[in-house]
Amino acid sequence: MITVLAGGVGAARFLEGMVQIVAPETITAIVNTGDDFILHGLHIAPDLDIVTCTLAGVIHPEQGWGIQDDSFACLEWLGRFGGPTWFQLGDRDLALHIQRTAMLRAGATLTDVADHLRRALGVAVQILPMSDDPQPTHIITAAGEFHFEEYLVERRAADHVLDVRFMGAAQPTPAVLAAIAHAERIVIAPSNPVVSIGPILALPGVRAALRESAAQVIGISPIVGGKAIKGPAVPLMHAIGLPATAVGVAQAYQDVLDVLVIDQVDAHLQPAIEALGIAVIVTDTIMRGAAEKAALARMVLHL
Ligand code: FO1
Repeated sequence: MITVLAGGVGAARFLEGMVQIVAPETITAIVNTGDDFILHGLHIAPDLDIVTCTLAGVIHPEQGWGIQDDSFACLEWLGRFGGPTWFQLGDRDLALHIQRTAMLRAGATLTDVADHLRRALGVAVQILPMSDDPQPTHIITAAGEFHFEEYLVERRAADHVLDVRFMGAAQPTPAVLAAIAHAERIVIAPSNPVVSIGPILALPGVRAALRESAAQVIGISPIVGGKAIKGPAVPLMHAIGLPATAVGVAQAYQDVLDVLVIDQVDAHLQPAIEALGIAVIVTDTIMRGAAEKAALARMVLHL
């Protein structure tokens, strides 16, 4: 089994590469649920849906989130009734959240729901929420404390970030700990180290499980040349005192990582990362198309 710690868009695109190299049934994705929140009375699970719908081939290809060719008739009418429309949820997208909320209300766990939805969409990769309990990510800013999605989408990541806080007292699911313990290879996907991978590592016992696993742990830096490919990794890394570089990524994962894959533009950072006791592979990590995604996955899996 190959176990991948995953957030949203970057991780989903990397997984698209992985399924070209190994049988999808042999891959287990442990997915961040810190972005989850309640909207319209529904349990919204952005990263679970991004990973599931990307692997199902129905994701909006440019955005990396939302369903391709979706319509927004329901959101339009929700707006007429005074409902919130800042989070763009299409009609097909809403079906995911309606079904998830109904199953949870009927007593299913988030793990049951994620498994049901990925199978319904024909996805062979096993998709595990990091926890069945909520651990919402809050962003502390100069203007106040907001849920991550309020900070990122409603407020357009305009606030100055002072700190990041994982709320609640969630536990990793037994399936998550088993996927780490039984993995032959563990990959930390190129997701935001603070708000996508961070919440997974913050769950009690996860870092210890990664250290104790017999599998080599390989990370891929989502920061290239001091910039994030997508999303607010730079201000969030600064807020928790990490340099927004591949070295900062190495520091974020330091006690669990064996190897960090960095981009050629960051080759000069290799000694600083090796000084942290982490081996370095320098390659082209920008996933422009299917071929690059497969090449990166092949390189990571054959290390
Ligand atoms: N991101 C946005 O920037 N704007 C949106 O309106 C938006 C809607 C949305 C709906 C469903 C979904 O699964 C994700 C959505 N995202 C949207 C992405 C999301 O905010 C983040 O990119 C992820 O949570 C971070 O991985």
